[in-house]
Amino acid sequence: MSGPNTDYDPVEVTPLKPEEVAAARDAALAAVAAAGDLEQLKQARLEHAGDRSALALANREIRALPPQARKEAGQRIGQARGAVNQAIAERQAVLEAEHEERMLVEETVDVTLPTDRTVPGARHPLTTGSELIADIFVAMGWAIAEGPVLEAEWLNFDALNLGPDHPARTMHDTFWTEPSDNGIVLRTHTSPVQARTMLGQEPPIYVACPGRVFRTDEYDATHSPVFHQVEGLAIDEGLTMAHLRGTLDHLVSTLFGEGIETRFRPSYFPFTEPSAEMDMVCFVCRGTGLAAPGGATGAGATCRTCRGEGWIELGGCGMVNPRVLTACGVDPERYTGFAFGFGIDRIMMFRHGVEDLRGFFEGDVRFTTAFGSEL
Ligand code: FA5
Repeated sequence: MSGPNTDYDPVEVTPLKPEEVAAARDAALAAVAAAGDLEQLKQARLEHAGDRSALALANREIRALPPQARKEAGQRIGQARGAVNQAIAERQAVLEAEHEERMLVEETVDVTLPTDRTVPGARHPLTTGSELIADIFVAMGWAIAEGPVLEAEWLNFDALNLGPDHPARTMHDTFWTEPSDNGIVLRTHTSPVQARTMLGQEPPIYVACPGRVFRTDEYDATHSPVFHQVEGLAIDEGLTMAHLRGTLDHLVSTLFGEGIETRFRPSYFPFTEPSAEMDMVCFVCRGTGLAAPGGATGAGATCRTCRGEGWIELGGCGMVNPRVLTACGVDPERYTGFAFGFGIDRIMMFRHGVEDLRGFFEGDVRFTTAFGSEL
């Protein structure tokens, strides 16, 4: 029977030699120290502290040693492995801190940098245009009135001296509603708000009424079946055509600039007597009807804004017909009044050099953004 292998010399087992263990430890420490990031440290850990590393293999060899040699070898290898594991843990902490620091810098959001985010949108130019016009009247002390777009036929026509057989009733290309005898139309102008106001309050009355109106007109560069008007109505003692003229001159100079000449041409509206069409001198060619010399259209060309007319038509106006005053409960012996109704879309076309009215209705932001982004 053979005794214990007392002749076993641990020095003879290569992985257990002190200098081999020290070399493996130093190589591991050097690799850990050289790891520049967490990925490299992971590789170093696998190579120098993993199951197949030199120190792990040496550790396994210990079991084969005679008991008296195990303690010393175990201590040597255990210290080497402990030193490597501690170095890994320390390097890990340093690299993690560096990584976090770097992320904070790299992922910082500079909220002051310009961005290409989508613009939030803006109010429609016809809305801001209507408000601009309304503001001019508010600044003169006038009130703003509104009426429904589905209007009583009586208020849209009859109250305004447009009886059922009046020829002018057919001039308004009306959208009727079903059933045909219900007496409701889509209002063809803002003038029914005049009647509503007079029926609802005592003079003196000074109201402006911007709003949407409807006519069965062809949709073209200057007409739309849905468009916008602003109505004005003043009822007081002693009002004359001069007050009407002065009011409209103020509106024109505020919208288009000081010194724009205006004129009245005789016209006919059943609800005003006398009636007029109001024109203003073209604010682009100043009445010459010619394009600017050196302009894109060349010398001698006609002005594109007024189409060579020299004048721009703004809308109808006149002194309120006494029959309308009576129908709306106002005493024509005591009060006189003036009224006017202008197309807001047309005013905006002239004011902004828009050649085709349809731009206002087709929702192309390239058209509307030219008016700015007022919210
Ligand atoms: C009227 O509607 C009268 N109610 C105006 C009025 C009020 C006169 C008070 C006297 C006293 P007229 O049909 O001319 O008038 O229309 C007024 C303006 O609306 C026109 O000058 C024009 O600028 C505009 N307009 C008329 N039809 C259209 C349309 N289809 N598209 C765009 N604008 C239009």
